[in-house]
Amino acid sequence: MTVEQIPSHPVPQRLLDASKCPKPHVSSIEQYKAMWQESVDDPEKFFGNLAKELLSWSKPFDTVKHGSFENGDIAWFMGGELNASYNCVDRHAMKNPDKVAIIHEGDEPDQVRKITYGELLRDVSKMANVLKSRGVRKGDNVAIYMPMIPEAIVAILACTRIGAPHSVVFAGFSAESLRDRVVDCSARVVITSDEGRRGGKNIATKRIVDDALGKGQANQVESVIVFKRTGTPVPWVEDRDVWWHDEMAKARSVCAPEPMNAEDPLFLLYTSGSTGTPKGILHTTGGYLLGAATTVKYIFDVHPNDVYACMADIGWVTGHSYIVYGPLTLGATTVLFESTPTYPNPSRFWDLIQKHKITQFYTAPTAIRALRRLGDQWLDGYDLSSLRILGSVGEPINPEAWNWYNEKVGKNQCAIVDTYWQTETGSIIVSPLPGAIATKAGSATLPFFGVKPMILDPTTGKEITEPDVTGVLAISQPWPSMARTVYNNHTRFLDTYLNPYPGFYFTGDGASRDADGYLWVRGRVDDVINVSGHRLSTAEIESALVNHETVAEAAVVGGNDDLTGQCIHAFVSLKPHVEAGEGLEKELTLQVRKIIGPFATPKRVYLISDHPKTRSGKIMRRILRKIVNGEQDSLGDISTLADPSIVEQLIQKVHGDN
Ligand code: 6R9
Repeated sequence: MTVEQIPSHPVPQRLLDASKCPKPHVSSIEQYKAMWQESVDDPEKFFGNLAKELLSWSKPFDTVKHGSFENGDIAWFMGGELNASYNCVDRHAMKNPDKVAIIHEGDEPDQVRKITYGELLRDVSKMANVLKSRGVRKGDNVAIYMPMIPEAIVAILACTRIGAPHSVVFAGFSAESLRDRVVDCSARVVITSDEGRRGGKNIATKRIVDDALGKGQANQVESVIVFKRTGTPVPWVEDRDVWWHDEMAKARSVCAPEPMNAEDPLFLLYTSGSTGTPKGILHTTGGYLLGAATTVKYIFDVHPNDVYACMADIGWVTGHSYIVYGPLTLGATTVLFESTPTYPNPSRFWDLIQKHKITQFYTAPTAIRALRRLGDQWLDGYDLSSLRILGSVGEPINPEAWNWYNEKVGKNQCAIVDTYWQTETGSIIVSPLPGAIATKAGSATLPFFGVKPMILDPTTGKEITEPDVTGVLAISQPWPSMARTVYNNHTRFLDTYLNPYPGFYFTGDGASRDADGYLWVRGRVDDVINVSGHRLSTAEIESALVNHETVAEAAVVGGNDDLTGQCIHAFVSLKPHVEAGEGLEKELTLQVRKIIGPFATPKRVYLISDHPKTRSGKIMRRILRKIVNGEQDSLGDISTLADPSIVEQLIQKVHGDN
């Protein structure tokens, strides 16, 4: 189906019926358009008002907006002071101490914990005092390597309470990846747990931390605070390791929140880019918090009695903005899910929705595709009528998955919000508003407030105005929640995002706009692969492979995959005189798992005699990409290759056996 043939779905009538649903915060396309226009024409007024409405400031800001893309000096709400943990916890605990802040659904369906705002305030304050007692001061970075348990949220908010930026590392990362991140941000404290639980299995979290810290470079770490999740005995480093519960028992439950400047760092989050080393994306306090809160209010249309659930992991940006900061800033009830969509069976999501009467449900296309494939019978008998809004994030959603989500899960009665954004954008930048914007399967539709997207010609940098022409997606003016820099490397920030197209923020994604002005994001135009919504750098995987003693050269490309969106294909040539022993492909696969983490497992490793190279020795990844995607008939001109005959060998290698 071409874009023009994809039908438009109007806003479901049920959402606009006051007898059935709370009135959406934006309830017509005209209202959206007027608000969007004001947000880009007069951002000072628009975001100045929102910042006063949605956030509590201990000192009011003097200016709303400062700086430009040209100068790379973006700042919002200068002069203002606020504290993120105060905004997420105290103010709600004072008004409504018994309201549930977090519903934790444990790995086993019968393990449910509910934590009120009052309890959260006590725990966050205690943990903040624990961090102080371990020597953490305002401005010190703290690393968090934890499973999906409420203590992870307590740890995050405790850091923000004392002004210590956190760096959460996804607990699926290997010891080596964790060490790189801990070293890069010079963290002296790491917060972790003895083990994690996921899908009925124990994960050796503390052991991975020990491996990460035990190898010299991460010697700066003075304290490891360990939460007891499973109780399995774990190795202990005297003078460095302390138990969470021992320290909490000693700590006072009162801790004044540190007033932070709006532009003080709130957190770092490492993400993969085109080159080998991950970048520590830095977000600041005021603008980020406003972006998270505003998008939860308008895109997830949160109302006081809602039970809001985002299935992401707190180790990724979606978990930061849409499990923790956005919903808690608004005083909502947020669900934290420790398990997987298929444990103990593929009804787990539907059981979760029915049990907690979830109103907003946010997941990734890869999960939707996997559940669709397992069959509709897993939905039978579940009452999903509490749902109003179904969100999707992480990668383009194909129309088949979108339609299934809409029909089988939403029963055609819910708004589907396909939300486009990135670690760097801090919060959603393109998405339907559920009560206002008609949807089309596969399009993230229209820009959010403050965001002015443009499609640019990749070579000339000129704006493309004709419909349905793919170019690169860029944003033409700053918005509050955008990243401010790459930690310790502002040049890299400028070179990656602001210098490629002067005057614009460059997303790294390709996109087109249809005749209705709807945006269709096509995927990355750089060397980033998106596997199940996880962003991976091909260069990072290549360097993991080249680290193996047998490997001379490696080239990694993304293949299309029905389930995971993209998958990893690795082409490896061996050093001279090295024999490809039995099981070497498997060993190389394990090498990537060990160095990066299991989520980066290559689907195929091909041992080849040489890569397709230009005469100057550059590997033509474009050719490899076409071959793995079955486009070997349209390779284009291969006569510029140093050895064109290599191509036939590669085709044989990839497709020969089928
Ligand atoms: C939030 C998040 C960002 C990259 C982004 C793009 C892809 C995310 C998408 C989408 C199409 C959507 N992406 N949402 N592509 N439609 N709704 O995923 O952040 O991990 O930094 O990844 O994910 O390619 O550039 P992050």
